[in-house]
Amino acid sequence: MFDKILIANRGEIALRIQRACREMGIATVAIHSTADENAMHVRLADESVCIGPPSATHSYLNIPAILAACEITGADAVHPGYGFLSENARFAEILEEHNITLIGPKASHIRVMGDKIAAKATAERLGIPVVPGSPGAVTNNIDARKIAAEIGYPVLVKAAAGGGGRGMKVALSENEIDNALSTARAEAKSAFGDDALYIEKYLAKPRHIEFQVLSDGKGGAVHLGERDCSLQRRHQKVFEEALSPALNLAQREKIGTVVSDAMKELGYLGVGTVEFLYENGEFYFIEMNTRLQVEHPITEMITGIDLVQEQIRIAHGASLGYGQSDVVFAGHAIECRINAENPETFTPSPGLIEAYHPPGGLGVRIDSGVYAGYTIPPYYDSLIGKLIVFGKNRNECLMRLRRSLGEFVIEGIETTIPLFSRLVAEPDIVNGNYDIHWLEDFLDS
Ligand code: MV4
Repeated sequence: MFDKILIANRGEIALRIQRACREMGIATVAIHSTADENAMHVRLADESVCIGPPSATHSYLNIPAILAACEITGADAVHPGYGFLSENARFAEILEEHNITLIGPKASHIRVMGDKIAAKATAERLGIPVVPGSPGAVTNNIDARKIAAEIGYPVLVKAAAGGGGRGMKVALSENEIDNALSTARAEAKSAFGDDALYIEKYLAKPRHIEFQVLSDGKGGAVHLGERDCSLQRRHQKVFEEALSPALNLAQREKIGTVVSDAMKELGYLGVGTVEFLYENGEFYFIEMNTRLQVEHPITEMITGIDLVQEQIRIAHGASLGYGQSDVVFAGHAIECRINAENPETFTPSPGLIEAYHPPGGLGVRIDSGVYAGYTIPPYYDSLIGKLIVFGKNRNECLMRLRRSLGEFVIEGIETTIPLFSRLVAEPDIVNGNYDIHWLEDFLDS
């Protein structure tokens, strides 16, 4: 096994990875910016290295500084967490060139899934159902018009380099297609420096359902069920649950098998998430994430599988060692993302945490790096913790979530906790009756 892992991240996910390492007897190295000197991930690590100033570009994204930290500490592997360098194929290659193991997939798989056109073509080749659309990039408006007419309006113009909703434009009819193409192209060019576009049938009211996969790169692969992440605001997930209240066992087994077979065929290594839009009983692949995700704990709660320990084992060359029939889903889990933001305007609210008292008790998990007296720096994203609640069924989970939200005390800054208290009182949430537009409609009304 690895002796020492460098964790190239900060905040709650850095702590989450440290916990996995400690249980496995692996030493940890924290890296941090000057703004994170007092962060919990630095205090709890076995060693720490300051790698730069507050700006992420010069610290958590600074590849030469991270390599130097590996050299200085003798770390034999790097865990990138999520965000930052986690889906940077070049970083994966550079680590390999330096004989440092990336705890993550092969660089080639990171690269192919980063290009949404290539990802979709790969998914289709592997037998995963995709959204009807252009066979590849659309290079001119005449072809685009022809393809859009074939698929039927409304259509969605998307950026190959996209994800997170940027460079995406709906065309409701042929009158709107030229405009959608030029707006999307300009946005893609300026946001990603890559103006390649593709076209899909626009799905009006889907749910966002993503399957967690675990694959050892040598023929062993399982799916760990799905997460329903439909409740989003501006392409940021807010509330996630596993399993989805919209699926039954037969649907899960059918698409889950397609996905795990595809990962075997691909020779995929590590954890991955295959994202679908789900509408009228049909699944449509949209993207694959080649990293550990923020919402991974809800999958851990219903399967009992430690996803980070599995990542580490697989990166070290172990076989999965179990099959699909060994994966048992039990109960229900919900995650609420606690952001340091105003719960109505979503304006960031960094600053001093004057009081902090998290909920506890059976079935309640908090993944967070904050503490009373900690000052949240203004330089990074506003996620300060995750409240993850487990119950033997969805109803028990919701009851426990209400109780937990009522106990949670964070003073000195604003948080999204009051939003969740409103959500768990909504009949549509209680009934699992929501799609990807529900939350923004609720916030508008
Ligand atoms: C779509 C779609 C409807 N039809 N594709 C948004 C971000 C990107 N990851 C995929 N997205 C969408 N793709 C087709 N063909 C609607 C969205 C979408 C969305 C998807 C998941 C969760 C929230 C969303 C909010 C708005 C739009």
